[in-house]
Amino acid sequence: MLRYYNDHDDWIVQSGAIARCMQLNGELVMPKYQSLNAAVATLTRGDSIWIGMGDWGAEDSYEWLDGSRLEWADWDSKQPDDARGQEDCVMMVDNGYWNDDTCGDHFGYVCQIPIAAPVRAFSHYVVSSEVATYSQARQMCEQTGYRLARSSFGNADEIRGIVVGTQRYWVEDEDRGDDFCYTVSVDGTATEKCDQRLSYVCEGVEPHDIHVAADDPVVEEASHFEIDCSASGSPAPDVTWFLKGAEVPNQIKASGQSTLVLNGVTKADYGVYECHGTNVVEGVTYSKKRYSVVQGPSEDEENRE
Ligand SMILES: [Ca+2]
Ligand SMILES: [Ca+2]
Repeated sequence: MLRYYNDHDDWIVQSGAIARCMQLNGELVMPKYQSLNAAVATLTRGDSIWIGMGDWGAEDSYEWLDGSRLEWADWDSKQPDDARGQEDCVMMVDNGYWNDDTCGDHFGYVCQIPIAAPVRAFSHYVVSSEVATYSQARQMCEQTGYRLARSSFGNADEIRGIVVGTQRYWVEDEDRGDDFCYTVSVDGTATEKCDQRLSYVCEGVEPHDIHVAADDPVVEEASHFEIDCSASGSPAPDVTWFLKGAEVPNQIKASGQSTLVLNGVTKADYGVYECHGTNVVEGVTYSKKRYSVVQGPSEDEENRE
């Protein structure tokens, strides 16, 4: 059994989509038959997405990511055309048909993930070395920039895998009543009086859900323009705008967000801006980015071939 995941906020190159799906313990979607292809097309809600297919090896010799050959295909009219001899990666256009495209173009993606895989692949768990009441445990996690681990169906096994013996550890649970708090142990989750003094599990979460307020804005010269970018994570990510690899000097930063400010726009301000969300979990730096292409009004629309 597979479930399908579509991050509508994240448009990346095909190799990035392949890596991202692997981080989620899955694979870039391989719609090998018609009913699955139709289901994936519905899930995209009209986004163009990468699928796990290409003629990466020999020209015109298409294969799926898992190495299998095509037994069914759903090419758009006049495709694949290997335009300019540079199209070796396959994407699904909004009508569900396929087009070969340049591997470096940016599209959405759908991952296929085994049902049993943990849901939150970006969480890192830290077990406390001391005991505390439930409310103290929450504070202790927050002091280190983390949060008390949130137990849910998808990651309960993952948390249980790091706890020791029969000891009980505080975790957060949204369904918690007033009188009882939740704990996890090798035996599973249970309730406990909130004033017990127990060990606890803190959770660090890599940057995710990076949101850029304006995807590819058209901006008039001499105008004033601002783009907000925000990112989720624990600790709250440092969010920074870059242009051509350099930090943009004019941005207003806050916890988990940054606003790019363009004053008196000139041609030099046009280009591909990157918003990076970065945090450090257990001494390791994690980063995720999104693009926003700021362009002038006279440029031609880019045609997909
Ligand atoms: Ca090709
Ligand atoms: Ca093409």
